Amino acid sequence: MRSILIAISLIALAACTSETDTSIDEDATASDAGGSITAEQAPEESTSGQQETAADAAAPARTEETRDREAPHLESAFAGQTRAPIPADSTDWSIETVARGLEHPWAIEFLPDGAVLVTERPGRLRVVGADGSVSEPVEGVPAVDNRNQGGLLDVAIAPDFESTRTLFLSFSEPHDDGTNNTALARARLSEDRTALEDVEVIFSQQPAVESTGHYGSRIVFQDEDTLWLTMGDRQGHPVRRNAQDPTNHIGTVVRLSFDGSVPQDNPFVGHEENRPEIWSYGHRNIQAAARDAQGQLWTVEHGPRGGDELNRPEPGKNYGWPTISYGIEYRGGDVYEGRTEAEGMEQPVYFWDPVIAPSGMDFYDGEAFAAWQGDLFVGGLRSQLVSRLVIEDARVVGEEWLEIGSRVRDVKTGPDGAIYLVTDQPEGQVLRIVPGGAEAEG
Ligand SMILES: [Ca+2]
Repeated sequence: MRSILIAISLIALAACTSETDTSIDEDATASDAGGSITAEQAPEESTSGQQETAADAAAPARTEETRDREAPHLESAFAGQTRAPIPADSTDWSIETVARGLEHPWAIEFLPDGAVLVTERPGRLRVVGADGSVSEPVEGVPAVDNRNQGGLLDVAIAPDFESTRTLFLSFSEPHDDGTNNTALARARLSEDRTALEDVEVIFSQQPAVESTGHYGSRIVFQDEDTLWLTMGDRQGHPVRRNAQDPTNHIGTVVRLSFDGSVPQDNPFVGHEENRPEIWSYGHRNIQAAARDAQGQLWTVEHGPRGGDELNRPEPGKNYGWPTISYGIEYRGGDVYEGRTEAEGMEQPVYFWDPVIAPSGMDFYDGEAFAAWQGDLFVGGLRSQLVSRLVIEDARVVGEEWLEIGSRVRDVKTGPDGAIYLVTDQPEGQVLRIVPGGAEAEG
């Protein structure tokens, strides 16, 4: 008899090959956000729910990119900057369902006892037990603007959570005049996990704007008292032009102390006009971020069509958007001058053309998959896959697709060494990737 977790069936993978997976492009035009969608309104980030995770047993897919590029006229800056080969080493894996019935879950975070916190984009925080049970919403979550891409976004527990019960939430902060911005709140989770206490908004992106897109936003801890928060360009011309202007927070990564104050070694501290919170700028919409074993921050951002990119943001540097970028506008045509390189602007470590529509990511450091140690796993919404990137000397030397069959919204290594995912669906799930091929039915 198969082992069964709660309501949980062992779900094998659909081995969709790239040539049959037409849902990738169909999904890019769907949305349940209501109203019409303009080309600029992020088809890469539609809120449509894809249906059930595919469940036919099959060998793990080890696909490589064979689709045509969206912007073949834009040449990469160096060999291996896109379309890395499939890594020589891999391993068998399969998918289990851990929990169901979460509405557009956005982030997953492990508590010390193995239960997980899950945010739901409409504005709820829940505790999912190791047995798959889903709690009532935790009380005290800040009000959010949950239109379109907005809502309750990332959650991260502080390194000293076991003694302080401190956690951080990122969200779309609403204002009475209809504007909003990405914000970061700090709170304590009550002992019984039913409520947040001492909730305090410690950072609000400036300026607030009238937009319902491109909020970022991931929280990554650098050490015991500093964190990075990633943000977006707030979508569309002309607001996105602000990503090149570090006197505001549009299109930036900021670095903060846990009380929201500015670390005095931030790159623009003491500068007359630039915002002292900024770590790096020139970003489009960073929805994935993680720190590697050496302490370096890595980010993945939604680019234009054919320009999703992996970066290694360093202090004070400019990552180019929207002045330089790979890819083309979603409505067609070059992004401004169609430039990919400029003096003083950083190249991405890697880019995807066509896009994957990235979500969350994590460096793998678990014990369950020896072959995957140190590799970076990046979730994809539109692509419905997890991209495994093998990195050497700050370059991507291999990419393997783990095809999930659902829009993947966050990726996190669990204490058991499994890789946990949440799926962006009206009835979203917590899934986990575990060692071993799919077991035969019956
Ligand atoms: Ca860039």
